[in-house]
Amino acid sequence: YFNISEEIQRALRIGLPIVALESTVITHGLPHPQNFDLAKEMENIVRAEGATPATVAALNGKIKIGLSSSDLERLSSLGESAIKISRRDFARAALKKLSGGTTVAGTMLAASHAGILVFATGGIGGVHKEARFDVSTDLQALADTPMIVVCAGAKSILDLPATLEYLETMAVPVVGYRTDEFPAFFSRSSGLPVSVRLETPREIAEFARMHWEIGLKSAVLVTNPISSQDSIPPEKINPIMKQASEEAQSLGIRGQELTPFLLERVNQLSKGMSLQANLSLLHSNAALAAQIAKEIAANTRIRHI
Ligand code: PSU
Ligand code: MN
Repeated sequence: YFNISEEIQRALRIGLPIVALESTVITHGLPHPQNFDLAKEMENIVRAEGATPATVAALNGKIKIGLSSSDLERLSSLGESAIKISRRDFARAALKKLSGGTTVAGTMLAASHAGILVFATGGIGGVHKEARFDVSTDLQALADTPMIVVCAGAKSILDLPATLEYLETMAVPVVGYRTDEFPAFFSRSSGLPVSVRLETPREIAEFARMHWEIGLKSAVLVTNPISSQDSIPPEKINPIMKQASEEAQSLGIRGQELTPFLLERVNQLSKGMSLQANLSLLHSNAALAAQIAKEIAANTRIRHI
């Protein structure tokens, strides 16, 4: 089912730092051709920081961990034929030989199969506002997969207080990287607290080691606020997200389609403003994840968990 690239196999064998990258952002999060440029750019940033990128995606039913340049090209131009692969979709992709992007939950499944401990993404899924019971599988994956996941928080299209309550219930520490507040993706603050503030990649690696040594099996969610320069004030982006949400409700969009619909509408309605912010935070999360992966690789005690 899984195909680990030669480069990632070697990096795993000799203990080099590795950063897993998701691909729903490529297939369902950003328009073509920005999606290809972004995917390449994130890999380059991870490399520039001295780590090896492992982008995860499904091509013809094979789950690939580590994509070639032509794989990335194919993935980013799949268009409508790309499926969105969360945990329950793996067998479907394998049986029907489908291609698509892995979500945060899907990427965590594949990365943990390979033994990768650090993963960078943009925003995680969470508890939706539109439906009474739409909770992203991302939260369950964070609950049961020991991995450091670097994100910029979650968009305020989600019910952020409920999302944080769920993470607390599931024993997922929410680390604020140099912040006391849970970041709201486009904005640096949400008014909601993180469970611990940490200052350096080394401190994050130490924290994760202790969390797992104490016996927990949950992820460590690291939230890295968008740079002030690229952030969008809530009063600008919130009405746009509200409009997207109302449209989704009146069109009756549900299930797996809801998140991609909201992301696309926010991109369209903000006319490029959200795209710029999105790219900026993805870059910065890739860099921070690579720095954390280096600290992890330097600490063999963590490597052998
Ligand atoms: N939120 C974002 N950008 C994204 C996603 C969520 O701001 O790209 C993607 C991620 O891949 C995430 C998935 O794992 O959407 C969650 O989908 P759902 O809500 O259907 O679980
Ligand atoms: Mn959902």
